[in-house]
Amino acid sequence: MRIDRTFIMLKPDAIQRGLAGEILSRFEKRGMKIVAMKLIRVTEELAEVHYAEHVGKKFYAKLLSYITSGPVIVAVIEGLDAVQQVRKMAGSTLPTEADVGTIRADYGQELPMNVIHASDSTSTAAREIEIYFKPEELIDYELDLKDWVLSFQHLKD
Ligand code: FUP
Repeated sequence: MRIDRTFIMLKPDAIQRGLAGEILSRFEKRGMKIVAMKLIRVTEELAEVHYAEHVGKKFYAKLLSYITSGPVIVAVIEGLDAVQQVRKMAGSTLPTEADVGTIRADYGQELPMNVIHASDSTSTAAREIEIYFKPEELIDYELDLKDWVLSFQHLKD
């Protein structure tokens, strides 16, 4: 089993455009589990921590102003290879280069407004989950539909 957890953020444009439900629904429909979720406002201080690797780049100021421009939804998604799968579902950074059918291609056009953030590796996911959530905000529960999505236990080899 390669069940792992990843971090996503539905960025301010997703919330303002009423896309949050549709996007979350894509993960739900794949049978992925929402382990934590909240609506928050990203402060400049928080944005600086999240996007520390981009400090000094020429798009950084615009990125900061975008990400702090309105509320966002942050969530932790669990599933089979969730980091890689959710990243694929999000699509390439630049919406016009993302594959059609991915979230960024289907809903976005121009940077920095690319609708969603998804962690790019397991270690980044761990780091980002820790930035946005306290351990007790991650909820442990069984998803009753799992046996119709994951065949680990109830199907015989
Ligand atoms: P990603 O991992 O796909 O979110 O992409 P990056 O970490 O490279 O970039 C983080 C965010 O910076 C992007 F989501 C949008 C913004 N960005 C720009 O606005 N311009 C760029 O040229 C690159 C990134």
